[in-house]
Amino acid sequence: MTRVLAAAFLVVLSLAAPARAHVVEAGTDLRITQTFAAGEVTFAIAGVSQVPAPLRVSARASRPMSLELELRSLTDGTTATGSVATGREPAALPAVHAGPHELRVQVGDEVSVIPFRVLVPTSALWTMVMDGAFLVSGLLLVGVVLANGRSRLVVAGASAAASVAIALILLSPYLPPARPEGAAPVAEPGRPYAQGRFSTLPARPATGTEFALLLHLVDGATGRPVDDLAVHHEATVHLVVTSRDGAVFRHVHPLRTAPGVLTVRLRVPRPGRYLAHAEIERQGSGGQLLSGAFEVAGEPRPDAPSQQAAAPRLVPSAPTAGSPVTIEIGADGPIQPWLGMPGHLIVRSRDGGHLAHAHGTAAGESVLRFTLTFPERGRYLAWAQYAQEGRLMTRPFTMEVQR
Ligand SMILES: [Cu+2]
Repeated sequence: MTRVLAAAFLVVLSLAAPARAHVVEAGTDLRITQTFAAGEVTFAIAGVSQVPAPLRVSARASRPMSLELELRSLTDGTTATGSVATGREPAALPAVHAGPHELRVQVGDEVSVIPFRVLVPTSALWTMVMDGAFLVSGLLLVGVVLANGRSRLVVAGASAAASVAIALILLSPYLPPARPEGAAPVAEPGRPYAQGRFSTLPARPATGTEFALLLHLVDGATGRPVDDLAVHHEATVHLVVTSRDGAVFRHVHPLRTAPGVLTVRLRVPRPGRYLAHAEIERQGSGGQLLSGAFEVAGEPRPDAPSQQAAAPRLVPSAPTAGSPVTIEIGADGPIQPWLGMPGHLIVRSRDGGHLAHAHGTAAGESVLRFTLTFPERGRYLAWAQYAQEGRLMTRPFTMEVQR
């Protein structure tokens, strides 16, 4: 009997390690990219293992910037302020509660307010029962050995505790993980898609002059502002603005200036019609693409020199509609991740009716590989984006797709 119990105990030990990997980890960092007029900043809100705790906020950007921060708990309205400079020591803002918070970030005269949740990891009841049964079976096993297997009660107790522990370990992949403290109520699936409307301020922007592009998001069912955007690829909104001919291209990450209102300041060198495509994802809903257009008046202005066009390698060399094509882009130096991915490829049909965003894989230190399928024949405008030496590189090219 002692041997059987010892064997059971060893089984428990060997199974215990992988089972723990199913416990939800709340202590992960939240990374969000925002485009201010002064430049693009990615800040990271570090996860915490308990509250109260200092919430560490760090910032990274290609040019030095300083950010004024204010952390506000939506539970009781307490606030804490601090500041962080890009690439420097993180700011430590005291977080008192788990649950909904707002981080107000100010750069110059621009303010973005980011809703997020402070999550504290907890243990599910079943993991506590499992740990307890594990401990009790271990202790009773010692008792069994000391009593030389003669006490039936101890033997029975050790067997029962070991059985409970083994059963829970075997069932653990199917048992629900613990919900972290402060987690949002589970979003009901199938929330309606957001209705998006673009506008500019002033209504008729001019070339060479800064203007604001606004995206208003409204829930189609309730008419209320949509304020439940999920962070995907390190931003809440990925906004692509292109001139109709594709000569001007911006990929930016607007600031949340009010519930359901996202704003970004832009300056463009050419007059004419511009297309805006925004990628968003509501919590409890799928990803969606919103599109709009606006006009820019004025005379053509000198443009920033466009980066050297890449010569992509296409496989097959003559892509056809409906079949995947692999596109390889060579950089002239080591590629660094941007927005959590080695590289991004944005493809627009000539008329702007189709926009696709593909993520690349690194094929070697300085080669990016993308695979995508074009819906129909025609000429497509493409921009490959990646980071190199801390700078964002944008490489435009065009592709001809056959039928
Ligand atoms: Cu983006």
